Amino acid sequence: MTVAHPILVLNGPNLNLLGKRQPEIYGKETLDDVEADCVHHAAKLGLSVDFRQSNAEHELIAWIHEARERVAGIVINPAGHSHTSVALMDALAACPCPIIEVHISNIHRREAFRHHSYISHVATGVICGCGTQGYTLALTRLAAHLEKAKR
Ligand code: CA2
Repeated sequence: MTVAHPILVLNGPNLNLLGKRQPEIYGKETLDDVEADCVHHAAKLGLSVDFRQSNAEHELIAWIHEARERVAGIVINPAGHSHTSVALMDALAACPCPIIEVHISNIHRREAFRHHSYISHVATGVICGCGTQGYTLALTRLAAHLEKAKR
């Protein structure tokens, strides 16, 4: 199976620091390592990825608007915006494609303010606490979802 449209993999604020700080929470892999894992895994699934990170909420929203009719699915780690951003939730709600929300850490084992995610209200599925492997698990899930939708 080859899907013509790419999967947009979006990363929110501070994830550019992955592998450089707090490895006890987020692991040792850098965001470049995660991108390489996603590109490799997507190719095995017949998918391609458009992998991005921004520290600016408006830029993430603009990328989601631009991707609305262009991508087959979205994987998003909204980072801190998960717990605060109605605007990001509204942008994703306007997307017709499946959306998988990823958190590297198990947000439910952490501080109470991390237990609620606005993004989960509009996500097709949520993966958390699986480390950076969550990204490739999300791609596997999207591939299954897209395959099923074709039938
Ligand atoms: O577990 C996750 O993936 C989070 O989305 C990460 C966010 C956090 O606010 C969420 O509650 C859970 C934080 C992203 C910042 O990532 C860093 C990575 C390394 C060093 C410092 C920050």
